[in-house]
Amino acid sequence: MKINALIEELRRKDTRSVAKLLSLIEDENDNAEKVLKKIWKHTGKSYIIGITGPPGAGKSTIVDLLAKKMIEDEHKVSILAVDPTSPFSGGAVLGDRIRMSNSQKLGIFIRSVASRGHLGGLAATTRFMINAVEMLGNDITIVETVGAGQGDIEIVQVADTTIVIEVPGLGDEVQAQKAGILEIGDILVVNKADRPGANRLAKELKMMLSLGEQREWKSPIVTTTATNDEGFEVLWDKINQHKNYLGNNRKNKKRLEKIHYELEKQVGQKLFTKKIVQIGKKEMKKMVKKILRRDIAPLTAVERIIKE
Ligand SMILES: Nc1nc2c(ncn2[C@@H]2O[C@H](COP(=O)(O)OP(=O)(O)OP(=O)(O)O)[C@@H](O)[C@H]2O)c(=O)[nH]1
Ligand SMILES: [Mg+2]
Repeated sequence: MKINALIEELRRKDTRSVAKLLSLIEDENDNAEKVLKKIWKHTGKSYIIGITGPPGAGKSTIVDLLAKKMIEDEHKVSILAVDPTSPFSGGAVLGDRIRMSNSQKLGIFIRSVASRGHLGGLAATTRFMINAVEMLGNDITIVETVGAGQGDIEIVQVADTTIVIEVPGLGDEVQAQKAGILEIGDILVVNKADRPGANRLAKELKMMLSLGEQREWKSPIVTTTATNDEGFEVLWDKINQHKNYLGNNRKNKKRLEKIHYELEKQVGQKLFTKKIVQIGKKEMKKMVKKILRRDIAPLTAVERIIKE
């Protein structure tokens, strides 16, 4: 049987089988769920580093340099670039390939994938993609996601250490976003420090952090120029500090909360789908019309649908 063969290959750490499973997840193929159920007990062993930030901030360039540092320190690394917006990963693959030339030379597993979140939300789907990659047995998984809205913040929640990249010169419109994004960053990076405004941005972020909720772990702000390989000693050092700070206890607590959240979302999504199928689109439409005509209140309609 094909599924068993795939699982067998995955257990032999075959990179092609990992790529295949990632495609199955992307394509929403039913076999993806079957395989994921069977491999779950062999996953969860890598340390997950999430990297997010606005489009073009230098995320891939940074991931590439970080991966090189990690390899130098005798880690084994896999890289996933998750695009939550595009149904096709083709375009992203090209850009990521060019930016991650060091990693390619080092033979690191890199895949760009599209995640539409059909397996119980974006976070859960990304988590499953990480699980696929974890079958390679590497001790670090880096996940790059473009951070432009709420859904992307959700993706980052799968990470043990989350790094948020900011760049100078994006204007005030990103200001509002920053508050939310700062909340999730264990480490903040001001990249493109060769450009004007980097110091001012770093100061601004520092001030915003001091105004926010005070936590035990104080998110450090690191300044980098990825195109000149500047600031990466410090960044790698901060990642290790955060990893040490978490230790096993805090890391497991964080993971427990995420699994709880994902489970609720997945159950919700499955029940929703089940109900919609059970009731049928036609009935749903009828109900909507009744609500519009004030024949039935929306709250009553919900109760009736759930009971049906
Ligand atoms: N001047 C300058 N340019 C940089 C720096 N870091 C990255 N870049 C450039 O910024 C552009 C985008 O870099 P990427 O690494 O592809 O950025 P990204 O955030 O991964 O982009 P998306 O995945 O498309 O959102 C490239 O042309 C990089 O060479 C930097 O520190 N300074
Ligand atoms: Mg990129």
